[in-house]
Amino acid sequence: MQKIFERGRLLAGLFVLAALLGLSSRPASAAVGAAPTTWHVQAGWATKDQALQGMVFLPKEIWVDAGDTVTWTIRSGEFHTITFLPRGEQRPPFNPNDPKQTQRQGGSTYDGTGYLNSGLLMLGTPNTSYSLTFTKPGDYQYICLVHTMMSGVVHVRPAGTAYPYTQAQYDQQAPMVIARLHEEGNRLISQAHQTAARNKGEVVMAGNGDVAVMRFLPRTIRVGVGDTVTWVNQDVETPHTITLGKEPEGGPLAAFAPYGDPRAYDGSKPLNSGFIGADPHWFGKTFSVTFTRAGTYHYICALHDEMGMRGTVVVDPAMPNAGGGGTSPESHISGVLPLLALAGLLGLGLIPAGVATRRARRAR
Ligand SMILES: [Cu+2]
Repeated sequence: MQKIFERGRLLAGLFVLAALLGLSSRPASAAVGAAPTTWHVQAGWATKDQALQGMVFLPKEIWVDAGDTVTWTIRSGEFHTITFLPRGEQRPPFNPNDPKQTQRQGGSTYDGTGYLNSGLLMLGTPNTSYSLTFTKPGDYQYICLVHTMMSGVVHVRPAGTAYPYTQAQYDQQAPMVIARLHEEGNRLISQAHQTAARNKGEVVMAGNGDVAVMRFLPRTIRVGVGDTVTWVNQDVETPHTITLGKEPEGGPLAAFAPYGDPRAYDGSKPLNSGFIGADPHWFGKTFSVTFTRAGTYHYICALHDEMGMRGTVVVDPAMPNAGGGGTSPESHISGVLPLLALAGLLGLGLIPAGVATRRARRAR
């Protein structure tokens, strides 16, 4: 619980601000818990162009009375879950093959015990919102199974307790959180551009757990024949892929495992990094490709291309060969090969989740 409050500093600050502004000194609780109330929480936030994805619940903490209902609604291209773990249970690593994670689990009421899960809340699917009625007082943390740093709290107090905030007050706080996320996102983008400019041949992906930037920075990179481009995923939790050529069958999650040979890429065969990023189950944080033939190579992140995560490598014969930019591709490949078998196992059964995601993407 302590951890949430640390990560909830921003929101806590906003509550203090709200108090200073006199918001909470108003008799917010005119409706002293007579009829059960339904409260609304936004799951995820994104800019219109989907470039910035906020891994947040708005509000992050909510105070309700026993008998009240909370409804979460997805508001971002990125999908999320609302998951209450049994007391004392550790967060499991996200597994797109596990229906206990991707599908709804449990009933419509919560008494503070058991495992309840919204399944993947996803725009463009029937599963865009989730409601739970809270029957017993307590402080209940919930998490998003997909995003390791994303959590919220429902404080349930005895029926009839005066509410500290109204829905309108929560809603008024949201724009302040969003403004902060926007700022963080813009800072991440400019830092990524600086890093990429410093390191020739490098393309950066950025995110800090609160915000993920669904863009390759820079979007277009120009190198000489024989040069190496290195993609670096600096996001602390969101995976991406570098996928060149035909996308794998079975939807974006099928791009989990790497394929192709990045040591000498001439565009004739598909090439995929697999998931790269912070999680030790993935395929490292970087991916390097040596381009052996002049041409213009378009690539995507198989997970986030519909959000605009696409890039281009121009291999220009007029450019002097700079001998590549980043790490040696061999060092990456040697790390990848032992994991291929594991990837094959994990890759089984990815199709249903992938199909669902595909549907969501089409609907956007
Ligand atoms: Cu991506």
